[in-house]
Amino acid sequence: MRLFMALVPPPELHERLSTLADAAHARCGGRRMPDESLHLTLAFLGEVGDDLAGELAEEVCSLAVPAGRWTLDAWGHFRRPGIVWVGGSRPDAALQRLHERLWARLEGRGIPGRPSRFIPHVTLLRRAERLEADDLPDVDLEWTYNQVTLIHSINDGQDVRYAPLARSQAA
Ligand code: 3AM
Repeated sequence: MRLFMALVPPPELHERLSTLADAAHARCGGRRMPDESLHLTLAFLGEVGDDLAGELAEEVCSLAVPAGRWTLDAWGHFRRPGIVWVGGSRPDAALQRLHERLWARLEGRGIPGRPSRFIPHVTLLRRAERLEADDLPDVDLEWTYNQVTLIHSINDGQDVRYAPLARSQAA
């Protein structure tokens, strides 16, 4: 099964991200991420067998994630897949540490795929027709988090949906 680890936004932030996704979609077209799929990917694991997935779920349940606060204040894009996102204008040391800590554990289990660079972002659009964000609303959000979620990405041939498999302990 296809898995990734992510932060899932709390409800009040969720609403604000959803409003930004509407504005971006109106301006840039493409495919708007469904509200229930908005997240920050910390580690994309790819295909994992059922046994390993079960072990990872247990490991995530026993993780203690230090509380953190991420400032989102910028629009950004990844040109090739036409992704429009919101994120931080500056690197975030706590998220970088969390990303490295998770990948150290994943690599300890022989899971490959650690990216050379981690750019924390929340994808709002895919396959956007325009990428520039000149006239989009300002981004001014704080994301308070203390939990990592292991998510199963399910592709039913038409749509992709995300099902949470395990959550770390709330710190
Ligand atoms: O956080 P976002 O939405 O940018 O793009 C996929 C999504 O990231 C990414 O993992 C997240 C959950 O699907 N993803 C999908 N395939 C990937 C791959 N082969 C990938 N990331 C890296 N390598």
